[in-house]
Amino acid sequence: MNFNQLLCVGVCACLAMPVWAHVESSALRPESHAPAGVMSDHLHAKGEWMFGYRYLTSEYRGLYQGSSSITPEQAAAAGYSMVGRTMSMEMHMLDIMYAVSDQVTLMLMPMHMSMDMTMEGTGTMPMGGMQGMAHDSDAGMTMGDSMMGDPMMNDSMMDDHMMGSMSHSHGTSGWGDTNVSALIRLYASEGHSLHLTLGITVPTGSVDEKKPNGMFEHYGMQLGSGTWDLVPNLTYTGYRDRVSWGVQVGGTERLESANDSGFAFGDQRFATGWLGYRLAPWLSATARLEYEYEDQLSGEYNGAYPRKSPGDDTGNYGGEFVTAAVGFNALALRGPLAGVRLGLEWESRVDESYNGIQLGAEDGWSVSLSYAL
Ligand SMILES: [Cu+2]
Repeated sequence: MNFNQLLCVGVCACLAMPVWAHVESSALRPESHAPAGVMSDHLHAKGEWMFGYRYLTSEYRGLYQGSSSITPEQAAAAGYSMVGRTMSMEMHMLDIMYAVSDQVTLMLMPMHMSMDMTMEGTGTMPMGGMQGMAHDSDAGMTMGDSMMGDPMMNDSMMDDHMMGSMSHSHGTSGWGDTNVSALIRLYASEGHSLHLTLGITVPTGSVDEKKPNGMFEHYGMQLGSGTWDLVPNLTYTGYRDRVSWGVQVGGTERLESANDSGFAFGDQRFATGWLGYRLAPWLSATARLEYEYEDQLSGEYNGAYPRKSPGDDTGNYGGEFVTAAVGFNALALRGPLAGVRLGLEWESRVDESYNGIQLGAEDGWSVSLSYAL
């Protein structure tokens, strides 16, 4: 957790802490929202608005090929002259909900993304190492081309070549895609609720992020998907006494085969389940497991991009992952902040099978702050 993230969590907690301490009510339960890392998990009563803020951050560190950890030298042997050393991603989201009826709640979720990556040379001369991944498309450029005096070569590329062992960092930030969803109640009884979420993401995020030398960023550092995507899910939640639980299955279906920059991210599928236990009328602790599957990318950049590091290859995206998470949900029951909810969840990847070579996910935090009226 860096300083910004700590500050964000700290401020949220301090704002709400005094009112949680001495309150009691049976009408509102802290566990009626899912853990902070789960979205579109609940509906509202007719006419109710909810204003929420969500914050997600994740850290990536260490190279993986399939399920095994590999060294930069092994990545060099696979043809890469640069590899990522660390990557951090931050997302700030607004979570606005309005219930048009008891059966249908609408949700709008714009997001702001920022990603930073540190890279290091693998210590190989690009000429030899890159031959294996030479590409026959003229859209991009291989290391061999650039070493032979390609006119597009500039100082910053030269730096990477000549100082292969040195590290540098780069990043992108801006508005990402916008989620628009309808949550439709299928079943509800005392202690049980089932709903279907029909969602799309509007491609408001840029897929045209470039490095200072004019070449495309790694695919994974674009701010949006650039395609209209379907993001449906099915959610069941329940509770009995102090215990609560939930299951959500869903995914992302790309509705277009390529965006304006020539590629499309892979489809995703996920299933997650959680258990909660109410420690106090205002506080519930949660534990969660998530399984995810994501396809590699299709298509390819339709402009110049470096092919030096794993993030520049469409095959080095997606895979199959299991993530474990623990957290808490708190709800202010009385006082000036009554009704304010705070969820905090920490997650860590416990099993992984990456497509190709990728930076491994280490851990991440989700924060959710919301108020309904
Ligand atoms: Cu809500």
